[in-house]
Amino acid sequence: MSIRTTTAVDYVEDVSPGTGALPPRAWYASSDAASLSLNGSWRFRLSPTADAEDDSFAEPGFDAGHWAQIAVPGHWALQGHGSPIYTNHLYPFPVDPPRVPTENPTGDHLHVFDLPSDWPSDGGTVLRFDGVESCARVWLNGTDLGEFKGSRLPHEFAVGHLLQPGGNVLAVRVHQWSAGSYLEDQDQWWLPGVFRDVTLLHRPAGCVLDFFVHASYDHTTGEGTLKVESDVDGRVTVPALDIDVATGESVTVPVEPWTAETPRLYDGVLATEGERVPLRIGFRTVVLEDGLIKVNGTPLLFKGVNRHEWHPEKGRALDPETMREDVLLMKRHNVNAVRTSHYPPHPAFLELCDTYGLWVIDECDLETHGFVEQAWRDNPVDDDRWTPALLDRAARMVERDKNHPSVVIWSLGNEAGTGRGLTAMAEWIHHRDASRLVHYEGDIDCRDTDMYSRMYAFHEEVERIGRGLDGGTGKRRELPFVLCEFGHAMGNGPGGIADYQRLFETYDRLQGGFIWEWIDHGIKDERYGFAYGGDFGEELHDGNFVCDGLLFPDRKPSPGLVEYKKVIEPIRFEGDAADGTVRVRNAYDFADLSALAFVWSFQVDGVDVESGRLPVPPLGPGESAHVKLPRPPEAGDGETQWTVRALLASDTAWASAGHQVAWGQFPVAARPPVRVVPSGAPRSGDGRITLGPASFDARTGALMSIGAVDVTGLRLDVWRATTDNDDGAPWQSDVRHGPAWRKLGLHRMRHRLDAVEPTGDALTVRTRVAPAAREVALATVYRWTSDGDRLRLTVSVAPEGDWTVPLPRLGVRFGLSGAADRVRWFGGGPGEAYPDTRAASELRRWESTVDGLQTPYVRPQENGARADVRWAELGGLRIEGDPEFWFSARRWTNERLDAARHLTDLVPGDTVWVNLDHGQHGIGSQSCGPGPLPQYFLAAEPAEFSFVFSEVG
Ligand code: IPT
Repeated sequence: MSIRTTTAVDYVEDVSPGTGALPPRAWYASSDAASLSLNGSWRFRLSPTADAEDDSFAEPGFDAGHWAQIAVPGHWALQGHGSPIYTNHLYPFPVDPPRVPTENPTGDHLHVFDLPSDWPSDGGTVLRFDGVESCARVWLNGTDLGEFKGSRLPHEFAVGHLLQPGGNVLAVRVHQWSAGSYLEDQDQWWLPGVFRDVTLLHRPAGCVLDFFVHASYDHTTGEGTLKVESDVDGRVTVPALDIDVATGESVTVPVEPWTAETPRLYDGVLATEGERVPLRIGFRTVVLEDGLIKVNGTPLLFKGVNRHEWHPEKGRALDPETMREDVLLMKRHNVNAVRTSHYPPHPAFLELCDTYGLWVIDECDLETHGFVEQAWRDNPVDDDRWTPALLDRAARMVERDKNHPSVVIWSLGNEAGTGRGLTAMAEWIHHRDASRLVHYEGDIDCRDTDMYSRMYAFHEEVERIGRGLDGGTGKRRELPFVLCEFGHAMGNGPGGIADYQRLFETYDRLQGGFIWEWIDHGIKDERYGFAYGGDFGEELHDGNFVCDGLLFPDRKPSPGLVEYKKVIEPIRFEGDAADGTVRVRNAYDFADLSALAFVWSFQVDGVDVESGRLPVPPLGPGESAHVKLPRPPEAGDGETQWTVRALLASDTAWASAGHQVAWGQFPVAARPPVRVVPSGAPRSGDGRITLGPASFDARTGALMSIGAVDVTGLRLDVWRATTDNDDGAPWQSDVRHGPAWRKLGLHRMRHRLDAVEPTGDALTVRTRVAPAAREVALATVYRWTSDGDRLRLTVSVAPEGDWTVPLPRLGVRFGLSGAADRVRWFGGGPGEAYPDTRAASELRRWESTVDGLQTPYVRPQENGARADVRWAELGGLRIEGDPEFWFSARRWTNERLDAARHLTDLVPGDTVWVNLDHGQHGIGSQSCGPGPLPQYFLAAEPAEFSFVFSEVG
């Protein structure tokens, strides 16, 4: 064993991007050059420091038979070695760039492989790593190839001269922490490992090296111009366009353009003397013109999401099926754009975006957010020593991804402050690729960027920006605006996105936004269902801030995604019952309506009675038309409405025929009033008061039963298990209602009984509901009447004292037997809704189980309310609302829900707890953004509302 010097691992803390790797180039799959995937089971050894072991493991003949096995691609911390760490912006190590801790988990990876017998002996071979976190040193057959940083970027080494037919020894030493870690402070799990593919690529003599496909579209002539620049001369053929030109030569022909809505790709081939490479060409032109981002002459409206790569078991080691699932889910939910927050994705993801059609902001692997803690002092992006590393990252992204038509914007990175390094990156990118625009959010003056980008700006400010009243530098005033992050989808929410969309559609300058974020990064965990920050004993962590996506960790859509789908739907319906027409607007930017079929249906009391086709003319983008609805069917005195839908007319690449793209509903005849004519008086005896079908405790006035149905604990309820958005982020400057509610004591209201009055035709129970230590109260009167069969409860609430906060909810709750399971209702559904998340709530008859009503937020919180409920039935009871109400039911109390930290804490009891709410407070997005808009507040005001109970068979 050799004595190691301390310098053997100096590269770990070196700001340079590395040594030994080949220059970056386009990522492509050759038609004919051989390749060999080295993915699979590798030998693995974890050491506590970078220098605990010498490099003798890289020598041929080293016996690693006793080492563990690990899956490559993969993260060792998700395979039983060490554990994941979650921090949002804090570095989980002392900030002393470029130094890293002595405790630096280091994974030695070893893989022995044979070449296939037909592996060509001519030419060269490169070894490609598509992603290694955070720093790797590589040896092949005992030869040191070099080392690299830049976790989510490709690195290639020339290895042809080192390969042998059998028994090749590939050794990769991976350090969790390196100088590169300072540039990779994204809000996500720190997950070291060889997490993307490792591949051996044969490079025949005369092969293609790097090439750049320039394919523009002139919307005024309908012609596309193709020019392929190639390091090695060759020919470019595109059979469908009769193109056969030399590389470097440009050719102009009539084409169908590529857009995210109409992703027309032309197959071509780049052939050099030694290789054929398939091309997938999309003709489109991206420009900044008249202060707008335009593609093919048309301004874009981004209906986007921020996508981190995530899989609940594999972390950022995504398989192709998962990537495809992401794209299909986006397309099926009307999403038209992705920001690859905050690093270039696996290259296969971009191929999917080309194929299925999504606008992409490709973001560089760069974030130095932790420096905000020291007012950005020593920020690497403003320190020339780091500039080569930044330029290397920019080049590795641009060169790898430059041939994707879906990529329309390059992003310098995220949350890295400002500095000369960023300017250098922007200059390099603009110079290398003038055919795309440059994005970066952190520079309020837009010095380096082609658009004004912000995150989480409040509606009111966004409106001012839309009107151009936001001031700013001269340059910024001329630029279009995007919200690169908004609608923080943490837990229940985001609320208020329909209000943003309205602004985006009102002001041309506002070119849309990207919801934060696509998927919850929960880690599948036996203890908790899904784990989040802190569940692995991290000394610093940011809890469930890592679970803030539109998809749950298992990729089931959350109500937030269903809401977003509705808010951004590309067809808009506006009904006018009076003249029996519906106005249909094509809200696509490029597509006509030929892919869609339109249908109408007519509902009486929430049930379809008739349906048919709606003859919508073939509107072009932006056009609208009034379409006549048929004569409404006879409906007696029921509540009636039209529902119209836009469905896929035939199968597409991303969904089958019949898939619903958009819908709308319009009331016709209003709901008849709920009448209960009181007859008979309450009767007392045996410690009971009876009234119609109901029995009450004579002393407390508490409802005991309705017919054969036992009812427990019916009383006013104002508490909800606070949502992440109620709790808000600690740094928010506006009032955070969750903490304010708790401080006031709304989660521990006491109910003082003032009077039980069985008089006249009613039983009246007077109470005062208030928290200890406070003068605020809700004087609450329950008034019960009955017509003999049905029981009517009218609740009157009068606030007392100085209420400075809104209420979480206002209604009653009660317990039913745990046997209650099936729920039927006429109201909004199928999923949950709250005042500012109700766009997707569709009015009709619905059915569910009690369990089916729950939304499984990774950190349990208020969920599952159904809006606009006319009536609901469960546990043998029918409840009618006067007026309509919010309905929820669960097998645990709201207090248990509030106390739960993980889904596994929710254990069903033997009671089903039902909430009937007259009001709910809005949801907002304050976990990282604005709270609910004032119109969605549930003010503490005098209120009166009624429910009618009856027994059902
Ligand atoms: C913003 C980050 O860009 C993103 O990575 C994520 O952390 C998000 O917020 C919150 O989930 S930064 C925020 C402090 C404005």
